[in-house]
Amino acid sequence: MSAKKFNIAVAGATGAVGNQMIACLEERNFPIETIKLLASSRSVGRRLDFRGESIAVEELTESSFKGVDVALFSAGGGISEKFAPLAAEDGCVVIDNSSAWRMDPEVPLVVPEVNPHAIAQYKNKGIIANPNCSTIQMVVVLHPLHQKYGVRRVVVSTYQSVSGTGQKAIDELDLQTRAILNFKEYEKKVYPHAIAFNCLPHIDVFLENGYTKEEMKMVNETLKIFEDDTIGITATTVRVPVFYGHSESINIEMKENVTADEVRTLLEKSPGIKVVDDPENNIYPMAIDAAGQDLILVGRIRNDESIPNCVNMWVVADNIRKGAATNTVQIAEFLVKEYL
Ligand code: NAP
Ligand code: 3JN
Repeated sequence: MSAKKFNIAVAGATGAVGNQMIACLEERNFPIETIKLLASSRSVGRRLDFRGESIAVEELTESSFKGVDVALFSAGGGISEKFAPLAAEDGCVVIDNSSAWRMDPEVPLVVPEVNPHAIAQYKNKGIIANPNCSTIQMVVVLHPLHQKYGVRRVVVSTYQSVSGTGQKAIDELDLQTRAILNFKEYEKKVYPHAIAFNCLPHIDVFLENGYTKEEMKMVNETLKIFEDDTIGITATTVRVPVFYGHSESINIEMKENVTADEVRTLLEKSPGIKVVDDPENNIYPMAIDAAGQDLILVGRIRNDESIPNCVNMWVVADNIRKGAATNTVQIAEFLVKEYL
């Protein structure tokens, strides 16, 4: 990291992702000269801690980004659509967590373990996009396999925690669980059905092709990140009654000869991954272990015995950290080190 320090803004600072971004900047000792914490007018008057200082939250406005070098956005797609170009006009580089800019051909979509070279394209629009959490944890694992064996087809099913929907959903799972255990009535405000003691095969809106938008984000973002639209990908995304940590069952068919043991050996030395795979001793990745740390846990690696060169695995990560805030801060670290 260079000795230079930067003026940083966090847009959506009071949210689940924004809060974690602030924590990551602090934990990773990001070189900060000044930090601006931005949210809606509702949050004006609130204060948030950063490096032992209490900082007043400011309202995000058109002039918020003057003098800011890098802004981390997680205030929703509408805010990103409107304010990212305005921030870029003021010379600020935006790293955006929403889906607003991810599929724009001029905007790089970056996971630092996979395609850090794409960060150079920030110069096109002054915007870098952070992928969807479910995409991030999958592509970090697919990348070394694609480089060595060539990935032909991926079949993925997700088991996504409620924190992916934000604080209101965390509260809803908590309240519904308590109510049901006490034989009381419960409210459904965030999801169309109860999430407590249930699984919903429904994340984001349904599209004309029968898939949900979350499922198509996983497909389209993966192809963009790998710059390879020959990989076949099909996804089913499911919300489960877990607070933190997304799990994924992934079936990966490769072009070259490969076994589960070779896959395990390769993933053990790949960046960002921890292989947790000793089923005989009941050791495998679990959401409760993935939460609160940044590695992507991979286990249950085994040959798919129904076709050649194909493996199954179970992949778990903290969706708010590596799936959102940490990945964004890692991009910012590359950006300032290499380009600013
Ligand atoms: P959240 O907990 O509901 O937080 C939303 C944040 O946006 C709050 O800070 C809120 O400020 C702010 N905000 C809302 N409306 C605003 C406005 N008009 N002007 C300025 N700020 C405004 O949601 P979250 O879970 O943190 O998610 C936030 C966004 O991050 C999502 O919409 C999504 O685009 C993205 N995200 C990405 C991933 C990923 O997979 N990479 C995962 C989760 C979320 P107030 O507190 O003042 O309302
Ligand atoms: O549901 C999850 O587990 C991840 C949610 C991500 C999300 C939530 C609201 C809006 C996104 C996203 O990052 O794709 C968006 C968005 O489309 O910006």
